[in-house]
Amino acid sequence: MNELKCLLWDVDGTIADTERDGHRVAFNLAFEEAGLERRWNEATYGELLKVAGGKERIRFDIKRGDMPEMTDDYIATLHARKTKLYQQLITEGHIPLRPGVKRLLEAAYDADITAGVVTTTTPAALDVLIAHALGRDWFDKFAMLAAGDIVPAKKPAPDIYLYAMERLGVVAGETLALEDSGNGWQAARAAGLKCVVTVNGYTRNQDFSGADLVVSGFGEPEGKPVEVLANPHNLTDLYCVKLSHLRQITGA
Ligand code: XBP
Ligand code: MG
Repeated sequence: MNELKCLLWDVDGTIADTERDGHRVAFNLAFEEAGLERRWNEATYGELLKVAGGKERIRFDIKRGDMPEMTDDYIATLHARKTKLYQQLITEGHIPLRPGVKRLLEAAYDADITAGVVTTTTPAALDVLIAHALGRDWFDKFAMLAAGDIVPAKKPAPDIYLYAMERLGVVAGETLALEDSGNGWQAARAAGLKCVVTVNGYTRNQDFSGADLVVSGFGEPEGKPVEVLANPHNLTDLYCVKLSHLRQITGA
């Protein structure tokens, strides 16, 4: 029986619904500023989300012939501008945290459970989300922020999870991953971790077979009940996801 010692948090889609109204909008603004005709509508962006990483996503769209050829340097400049535009959107307060995120983060912090961030997004995009949506105190409360190109192979590769566990000195049995997407779940699984998946509109129909809990969100005690999509550990009282549920999963 393992005790829960560490929670590893994905960011985009898990902590906040940043993709459709944040990253996607920022990509399109950057394309427009650069004089590119391409726009990623909601459905196209949903397809492109199978490619983790913004620069990688642009490269994929070029390769399949939907954007003109560009050098890696040009992609890096375009992506840097996209990050700035994304930061503006977050600073303007357009993207709130998903329900239950702050509650779970705080409950775990109060219980001395280590919290780390494992995200594919660029560090500058992560920092602004922490500062504006979560609160600056979380720069200290997170024991580690692992983001973007810190590992060469992005999710679904397990690398960022393996990196995080090594940095934090924790092992898979005492660590739980919190993810929203197939890529994230596969990365966590490949690192040997148990995983709770909190789906969103883009990821709801993805394959999460084998995940330890799949819910429509973490929810709040005073909000609407969460929808439970898979509950292999037969957890009870799942009106909203509580720290006690996460402990039961690790102990199972
Ligand atoms: C997030 C991503 C990121 C963002 C865009 O995946 O794939 O690429 O969409 O961020 P995850 P950047 O939630 O699994 O970490 O443009 O900064 O790469
Ligand atoms: Mg995600």
